[in-house]
Amino acid sequence: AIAAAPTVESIETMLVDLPTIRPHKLSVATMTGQTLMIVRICCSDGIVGIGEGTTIGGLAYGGESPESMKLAIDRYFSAVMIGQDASRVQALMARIGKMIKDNRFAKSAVETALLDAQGKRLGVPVSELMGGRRRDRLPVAWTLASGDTGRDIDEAEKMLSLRRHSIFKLKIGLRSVREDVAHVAAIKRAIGDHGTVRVDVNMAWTETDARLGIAALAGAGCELVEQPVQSAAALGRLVRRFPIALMADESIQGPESAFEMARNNSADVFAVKVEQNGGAFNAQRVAAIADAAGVELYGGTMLEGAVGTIISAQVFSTFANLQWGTELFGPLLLTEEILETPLDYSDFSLLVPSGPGLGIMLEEDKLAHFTRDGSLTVTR
Ligand code: MUC
Ligand code: MG
Repeated sequence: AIAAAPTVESIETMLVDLPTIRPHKLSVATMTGQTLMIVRICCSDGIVGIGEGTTIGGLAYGGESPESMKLAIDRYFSAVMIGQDASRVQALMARIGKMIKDNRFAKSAVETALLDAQGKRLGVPVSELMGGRRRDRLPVAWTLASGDTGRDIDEAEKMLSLRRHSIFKLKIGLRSVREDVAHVAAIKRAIGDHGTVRVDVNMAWTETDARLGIAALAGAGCELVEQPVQSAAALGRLVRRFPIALMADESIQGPESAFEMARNNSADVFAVKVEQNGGAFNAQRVAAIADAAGVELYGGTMLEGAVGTIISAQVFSTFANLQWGTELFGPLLLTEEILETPLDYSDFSLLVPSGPGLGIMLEEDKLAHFTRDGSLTVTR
C-alpha cells in the first residue's frame, strides 16, 4: 500500500532583527539592520522546512514588508495550507495562487519552506528537485554602499585581498549625477583591472539624468547600469544607446512582466530575484523567458539572510545561463552568523550546499535571541 501523503500540520512565523556590519545606503533607504521573516512548516511525517522573506527598508522598496508577510501567512496562507499534501509543492503553490493574490514575497517564503521539506523528505538538495544543478559555485558580487568613496575603496581592496569578491556593485542615485559619476570613476581607478564595477540606481533617475549619466559611466569604466529609471518604457528607449549593459531589476516581478520586458526589448540583462518573482519556480520561468529572448541573466538578492540566499543559490545553480553571476552576499552584510555551519564564501564565489533540502541548519539559540516578541504558530 502507498503510505498516506504527508500533510502540512503547522506553520510558525517569526521576525528576526539583525544589525548590518555598517550602514547600507541605497537611493531608497539607509539600512542599519535587516529583518528576516522566518517561516517554519511542520509536516505530518515529522519533517520541518524553513523559508525566509525580506524586504529592503520596510516598505521603501516595494509593497510588502516583513510584518505584512508574517500577517499574510498567519492569517491567510495557513488557512489555505494546513491539512494539504506537503509533498506536492507545485500543486499547493497553485492552490495558494488561486486563493491569495499578489504577496509574491510571502509566497516565495512558504514555497522555500515546502521545497526545503520535500528535499529533506527525498534526501536531495532543492536544486535536484528543480531539474538538477549545472554548477556548484556561483560568482558573488559585493555592494559598496557605505556612502563614502574612501571607505568604499578600502572595502573593495579588502574584498580583493580576501579573494571574496572582485565584482563590485555601487549604489548611486542619492546625490547628483555629476557627484555619482565622480564617485564611480574614483573607485574604478583605485581597483583598476583587479575588479569590475557596476552601478544600481534603484530607479532614482529621470530619463534625461540617465542619458547623461550612463554615457559618463561608460567613460568611467563602469560595465553595467541597473534599473536607472522606474519606467519600463524609458528603459526600453535607453537600452542599446550605450556600449554598456542595461539591467532591469525592479521591473522584473514575475513571468508576465519578464515576458513584457523581453517582448519590448527593454533590457540587455534581467536581475532575477527569487522573492520579487514569487518564488524559485517563477524564477526559473523568468530565466526561460530571458533565454528564449536572448536576454542575459544575473542572480539578484533582496539582501536576504542565509535561508533566502540559499534558496536563491539552489535555483540559480540550475539556470542554463548566468552571464553576469550573482550578488548572493546578504549573510555577509549581517553581524550575526545564524547557521550551525557557516556558508562557504571563497574564491570569489559561494558554494551551493549539497545536503538535503536547502542544506543548511539554523542555530536555534541565536535565532531565538534576535526574534521579536510575538512569534505565532498556527495549527489546525
Ligand atoms: C537591489 O536593488 O538590487 C541588492 C544588492 C544591494 O546592495 O541591494 C540590493 C537590492
Ligand atoms: Mg537592484
